[in-house]
Amino acid sequence: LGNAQLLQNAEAYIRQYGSELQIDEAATAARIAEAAAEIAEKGTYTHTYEELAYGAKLAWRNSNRCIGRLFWDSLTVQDAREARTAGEIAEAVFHHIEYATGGGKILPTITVFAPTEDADRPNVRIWNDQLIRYAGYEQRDGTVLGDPISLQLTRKCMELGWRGAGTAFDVLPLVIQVGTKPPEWFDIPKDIVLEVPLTHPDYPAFETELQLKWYAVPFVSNMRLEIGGLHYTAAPFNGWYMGTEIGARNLADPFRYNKLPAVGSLLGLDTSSEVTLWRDRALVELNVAVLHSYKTQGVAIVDHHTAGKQFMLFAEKERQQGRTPTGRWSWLIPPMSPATTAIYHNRYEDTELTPNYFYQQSPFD
Ligand code: HEM
Ligand code: NRG
Repeated sequence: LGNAQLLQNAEAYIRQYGSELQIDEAATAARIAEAAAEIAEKGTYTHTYEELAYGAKLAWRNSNRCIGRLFWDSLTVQDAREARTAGEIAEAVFHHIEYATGGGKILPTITVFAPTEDADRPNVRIWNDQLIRYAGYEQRDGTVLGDPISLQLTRKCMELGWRGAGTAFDVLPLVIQVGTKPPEWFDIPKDIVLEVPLTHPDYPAFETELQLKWYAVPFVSNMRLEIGGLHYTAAPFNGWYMGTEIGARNLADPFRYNKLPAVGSLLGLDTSSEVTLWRDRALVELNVAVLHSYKTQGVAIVDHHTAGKQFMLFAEKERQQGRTPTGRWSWLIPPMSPATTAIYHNRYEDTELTPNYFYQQSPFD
C-alpha cells in the first residue's frame, strides 16, 4: 500500500482519537499535518504514546469475539517500540508477564513492539501463539503427551535445540524473530509463571487422581494490532480467564487434553450410555473445579454467567455512547449452558472496525 493509503488511515484514526477524547479541531488538524509530513518524508509515521495506548484500547473494544470488553478502557499499555534485539524483546515480555500476573490480581495489559507499514514484512514476530503454553509431544504410539495445540511449535523449539522435561505440562520457551534473522528462544523464568493446581470442593480425589493444572494468565501473542494504518505484528495482550476456556475447552475438548472420560470415571458415572449425560455431568464438575481452584488460590477468573452479564452491560454502555456494539454471536456465547446467558437471546452486528486485533500468518509453516 502506498503513502496515500497510509495517510488516509492515519487521518481517520487521528480524527477518531480526537473526537472521542474531545481534543480541539485545531490540534487535530495540526497533528494530521504533522503525520502527513512524516509520511511524505519517511513513508511512515510515529504514534504518540497516547495515540498508541488509546488505539490498543479501541482495538479491544472492537474485538467482536471477546466477551470481556466491559473493561476495555482500563488496559495498561507498555510501550516497547524501542526494543531492537531478541534479548531486549524477551526482557520486555518477561516484565509484562510478571506485572500483568500481579501475583494473581491480574491486570489487563498489552506490550507493543515496533510496527511495520507492510504487514507481510514484520519487524518483530513472536512465534508462540500465547506467551505461556504447554508443549505437546507426539509419542511413538501416535498419542500426544501434553497439549496437542502446541505440536507444531514444540517441534520447532526442539529443532532450535530446546528440550522439555517431558511432562504433560512443560511450559514452552519464548521464540522471537527480528526481521529476517533466525528466531531465538528463551526459557521463561519459572518464578514468573503462575500456575493453578486443580482441586474440587467436594471430591478430594479430583486433585490427587487427576493431577491437573493450568496457567493463571492467557497472554495472546500471535495477533496483529492495527492502528491508523500501522501494523504492530508483535503486541502480546492479556486479561484473565473465563472458566469455560479451561474447563470446557482446553481440558475437555477431545483434541486437547480430553479429560471428560477420566473425570466421569472419577465421579463414578455410568459412561456406558450417552443418555446418562455423563459427559455433561463431568463437564460441570470439571468447571466447578477450575473456578474453585482459581478462587481459592487468589487468581482472578470469571465464570460465564458473570461474564455474560458484564458483556450485556458493555453493549448497553456502547449504545448510551451512541455506538452500535459489534460482536460475533457464535464466539460470544459460552461453550457450556449458553442459553442460560442473555447473550444467547440477542443478536449482534459482526462488523470489523479498526483499530482491531487481526489474525496473521504463522511465521513458521
Ligand atoms: C477472545 C474473555 C480480555 C481481546 C476472548 C474469548 C473470551 C475472552 C472467553 C473467547 C476465546 C476463545 O473462545 O478461544 C476475556 C476476558 C478478559 C479478556 C474474561 C478479561 C479481562 C481481553 C483483552 C484483550 C482481548 C485485554 C485485548 C486487549 C480478545 C480477542 C479475542 C478475545 C482479540 C479473539 C481471540 C481469537 O480470535 O482467538 N476473550 N477477554 N480480550 N479477546 Fe478477550
Ligand atoms: N481460549 C484461549 C484464550 C483466548 C483469549 N481469552 C482471554 N483473553 N481470556 C485459552 O487459552 O483458553 N484475554 O486476553 O484475557
